[in-house]
Amino acid sequence: MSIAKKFIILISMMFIILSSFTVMAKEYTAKGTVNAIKSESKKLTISHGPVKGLMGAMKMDFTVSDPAMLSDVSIGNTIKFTLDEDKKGNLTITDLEIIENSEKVMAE
Ligand SMILES: [Cu+2]
Repeated sequence: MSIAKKFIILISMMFIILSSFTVMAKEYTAKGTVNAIKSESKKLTISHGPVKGLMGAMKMDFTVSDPAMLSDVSIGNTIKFTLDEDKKGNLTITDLEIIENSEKVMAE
């Protein structure tokens, strides 16, 4: 095999490895409690647990991809959510699911 062919194979392999890393780093799953719903800025304030490979537990604002998601949750709900990270590092909630509804717990 010529050096040129080996070089092309090496470059291709590096490209495949790097592109798979990019895909892997793009999406995260986290759990947290809704502290505030900010309809005007399409944001949720969430006290979230550690997000593996991204950050530790903290309280912060997240933008939601669809404003309809804001009306799906209530303050106090514990949610499981999917975070999408773009190339600039901006985080957006693309999916969420209520795993504990504190309003129900309080009513019981
Ligand atoms: Cu955070």
